[in-house]
Amino acid sequence: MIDFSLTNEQKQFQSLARQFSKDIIIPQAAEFDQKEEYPVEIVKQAHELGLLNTIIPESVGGLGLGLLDEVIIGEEIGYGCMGIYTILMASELGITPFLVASNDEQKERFLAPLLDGPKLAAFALSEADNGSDAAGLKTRAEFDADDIILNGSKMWISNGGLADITVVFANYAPEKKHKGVVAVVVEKDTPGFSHQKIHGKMGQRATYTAELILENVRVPKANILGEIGEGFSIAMKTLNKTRIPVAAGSVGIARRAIDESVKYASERIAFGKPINRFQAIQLKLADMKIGLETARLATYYAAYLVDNNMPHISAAAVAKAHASDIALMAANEAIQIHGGFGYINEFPVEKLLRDAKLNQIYEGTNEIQRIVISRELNR
Ligand code: COS
Repeated sequence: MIDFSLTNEQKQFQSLARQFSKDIIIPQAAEFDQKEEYPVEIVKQAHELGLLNTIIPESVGGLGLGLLDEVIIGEEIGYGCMGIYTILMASELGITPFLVASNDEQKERFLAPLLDGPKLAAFALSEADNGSDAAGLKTRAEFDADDIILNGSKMWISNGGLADITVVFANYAPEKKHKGVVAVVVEKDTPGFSHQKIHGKMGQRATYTAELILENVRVPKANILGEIGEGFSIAMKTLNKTRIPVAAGSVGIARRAIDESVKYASERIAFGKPINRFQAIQLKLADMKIGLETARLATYYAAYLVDNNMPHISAAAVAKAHASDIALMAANEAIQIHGGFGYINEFPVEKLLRDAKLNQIYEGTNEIQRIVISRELNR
């Protein structure tokens, strides 16, 4: 049986997120983008509406939403501003390792307090010299009695430094490669834990992105998620899920690109008629629509597999790679349809392109997604 209908609760979340995007995010997105500023009030409102940290389990007082719920919300927020969506998405990314591998005490200690305010989580795997080669990470972990001491740095961390809790991946036995990795929860104010905001991003400029610096950061062993040595596996299992919300945001970008283009093409007159009467424009719009529909289907399907505990590694990679490629294509075509006006920031489409580019890079480049897909084919 295939049922494409949404539940009443999902429809309510969709309409709540759509309204929030329309009334709050879209009117302010360009300004936060231009100023490269973190939108404090918007994140606060997202929290008040129940759109932040939605996957925190019900057992500790959260909404316990599933991945399909999350992607339905994600499309709407991504439609409004991918940079603002990445703030919410990166927090869910920081929470996901807890769903993969934490005990009840850790959920209670670290996740429950996030519900009290507009608080964020973060996920710190990437390093300046180790992005795709995640197993090659150089951040070091040493054990000292009941503690673990971390030294190193992490790069490109969304919500880095703002987050109340950050899951840091570190290597305690380099010779063991991926089997020597540990996942450790580091709280914001831990001595030795500092950050540097990264400036000058091309897009998604409302997201606070930072380099994290760990200098003799000492945390109790009770902060280790899962088993010592299980860190790489926790990171991979997390990303197998969280690549799907990246796809959802990409679907939002593609839908926005179409809506903006349809509107502009109906108003812009050339050769005595609106440009939407020309096949050159119609064919572009049709290709954008084909891309949108297939990307959404791939995204929903991958989320469905996760929610039903079915194998989803390949489906998540397919959704992420396809949807982000489509988002970039749609944004690019939207600029072409807008002509010269598409190239200036008076219209929203140039921002869509700048924002979409990152979706092909983060949470595993689209080249890595294709490697993942190919490996699964040959398994
Ligand atoms: N899901 C679950 N397990 C996975 C996995 C996946 N997607 N990919 C690899 N593994 C497991 C393998 O099964 C293997 O397990 P065993 O040791 O039990 O056999 C182990 O991890 C090591 O796998 P492999 O040898 O294939 O690892 P590689 O170092 O060759 O790299 C890739 C694997 C490239 C797929 C991985 O490093 C990766 O995903 N890189 C991108 C990281 C990323 O997305 N960064 C973004 C950070 S967040 S913005």
